[in-house]
Amino acid sequence: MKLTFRWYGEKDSIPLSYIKQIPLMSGVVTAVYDVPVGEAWPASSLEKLKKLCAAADLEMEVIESIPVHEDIKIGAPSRDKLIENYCANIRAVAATGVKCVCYNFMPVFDWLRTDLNFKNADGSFALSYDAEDFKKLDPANLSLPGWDESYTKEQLGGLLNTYKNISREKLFENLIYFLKRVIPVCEEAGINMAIHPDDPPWDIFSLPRIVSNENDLDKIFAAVPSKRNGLTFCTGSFGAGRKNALVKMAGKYAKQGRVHFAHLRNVLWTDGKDSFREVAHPTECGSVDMAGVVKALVDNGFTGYVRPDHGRDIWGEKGKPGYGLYDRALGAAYIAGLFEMAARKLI
Ligand code: DNO
Repeated sequence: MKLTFRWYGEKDSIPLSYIKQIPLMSGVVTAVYDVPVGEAWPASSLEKLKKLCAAADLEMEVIESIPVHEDIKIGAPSRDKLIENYCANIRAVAATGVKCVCYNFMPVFDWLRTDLNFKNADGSFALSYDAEDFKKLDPANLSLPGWDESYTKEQLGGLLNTYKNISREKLFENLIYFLKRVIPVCEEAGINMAIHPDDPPWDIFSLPRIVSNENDLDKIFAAVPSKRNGLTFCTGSFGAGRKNALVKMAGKYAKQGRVHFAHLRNVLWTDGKDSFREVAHPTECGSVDMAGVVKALVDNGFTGYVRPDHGRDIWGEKGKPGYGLYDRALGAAYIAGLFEMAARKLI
């Protein structure tokens, strides 16, 4: 595996030199952030990012994300042009040495939490999701940091209305329409597409979600069998779903050669159905069998990219929600330890 770290480009408060100091760090996961969703990324922006990484002795082999425009998800007439732009971006990132692209197909909203500053007893802060608090949220006024939105606040209401006519089946059809055009380009360009699961893995605000469990993944891979059509195995996203058997899923999809990227983090199921809180990475801190997942990946031939995922805010840090330095660095060290143990068959 290659250990990586998410970096939000030049505006990120964490310097690349700090990332490089984390043991075994091979590269960063990043994106072009100043181009509206759906448009082509200038080669110059990619070259600049790559140069910055190279100067810090870090690779730039994973992009997270090239966001998918809502018109592609709803199947609007403009989708063909937007898919063309998407393919142009695939070629452009491949030309700078990128090997893997993470993206999601969640309607309207990306990851969702009801509290970005849940205070733990030890004084650290974490992201959390409470099913009761969720009921109080108004989707027409929602936006969280780090979302790849392709709509304005004014367009949000209209978009939510449009989705009233988009069934789960229709959304799935639109995903397959997209993949049937993008995957052949990935085959030519040498890019692995890694779909990110729904976070949390269930429908929200009656919006359909179609990348939440094993059954969903099986359908997506059956419809577009190329191995370039793969997965970001996000333990935190799948792990919030109490019915998802993570160790089994990790082994199964690694064996199929579909796991191109893994987001490794832990969540703790809290009281009440569908509530959870983000915790430190180790297995004992939460509900995800982190060691079991890593072992299943390694035993089944996984050679892709991994990164620690959301960290808590610790040691007084006030990081971008989920993306501070300290706790993610602790996570990276823990993950590296699990991989070492698994490679040596000690777990
Ligand atoms: C949250 C991230 C997601 C992820 C996208 C991938 O922290 O895991 O925002 O980057 O869903 O497209």
